[in-house]
Amino acid sequence: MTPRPVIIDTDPGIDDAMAIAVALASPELDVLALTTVHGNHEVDVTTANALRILDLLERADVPVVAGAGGPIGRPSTPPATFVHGDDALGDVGYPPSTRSAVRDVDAATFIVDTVRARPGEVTLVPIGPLTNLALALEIEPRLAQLVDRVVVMGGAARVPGNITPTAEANIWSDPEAAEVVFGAGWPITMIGLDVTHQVTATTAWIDALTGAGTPAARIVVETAPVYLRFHRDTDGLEGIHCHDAAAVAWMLRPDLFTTEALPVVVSTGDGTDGATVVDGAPRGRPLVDVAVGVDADAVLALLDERLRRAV
Ligand SMILES: [Ca+2]
Repeated sequence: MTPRPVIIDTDPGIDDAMAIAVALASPELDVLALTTVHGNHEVDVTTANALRILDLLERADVPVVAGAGGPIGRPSTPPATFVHGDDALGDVGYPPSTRSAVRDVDAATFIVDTVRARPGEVTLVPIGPLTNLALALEIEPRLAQLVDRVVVMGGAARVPGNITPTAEANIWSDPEAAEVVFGAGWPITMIGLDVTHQVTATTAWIDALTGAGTPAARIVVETAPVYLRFHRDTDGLEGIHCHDAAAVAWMLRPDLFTTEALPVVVSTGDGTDGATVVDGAPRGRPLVDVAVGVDADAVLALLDERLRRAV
């Protein structure tokens, strides 16, 4: 089996850390790089977190490339410190990395260069706002024909949003970029709240990882309390949604998900700003493989098994 080359575009982020750990523990995937973006915090912080996560996982061989500091068509959204902590990584106090991000290239250019060098091979896995992908498409419009696939964590097709009543956080953080990405006509899968809200790691699931003895499990256990407190306080949930890791799980086991090919339009209207409109109307738009169902228990078992592996 040849591992599938992937670039994870990320704004770490507690659930990003889990997704990155799962990807690096999976022999089916060859993680070429982490590209970073604004979102859960400012891009300098998310870049520092990407480096810290790789240090903790003892995977300093994976390059980190810093990307966009704000959305393409509007001011930045404030950091989601109420979800992920002041440092966006659970305020555990992990030391800063001694490593730096790649200095001579930005994320969008790195994505373009990497995909051009391996036409038809690379899958992009954006698990933050879609700014870097929109910028990459601007640099190289043929990117849509050159990727293997794009697997987006974001959006909400038939369920409410999580940052507004209609909008999911990643899309809401850069709706104009999301509109570009969902309209680009590339093979694309949307892993949205329709499925990620079912992939819920309970406190018992997290506690059971305590004795696993791997760095990946340790990061999940150590960073979870801040995220658990957010859910306990806001919706009474005793657990955390594994949003970003669900996108990686789709890469590993697409058979655990149900998708429907539907056009996705991103609203920028009053009251529905950042909403993904998935009503089946053709609108002359390319189709997106929208995840609408998931075997959540099987996905959680897969995540658990990978977090117990050495990366
Ligand atoms: Ca994220």
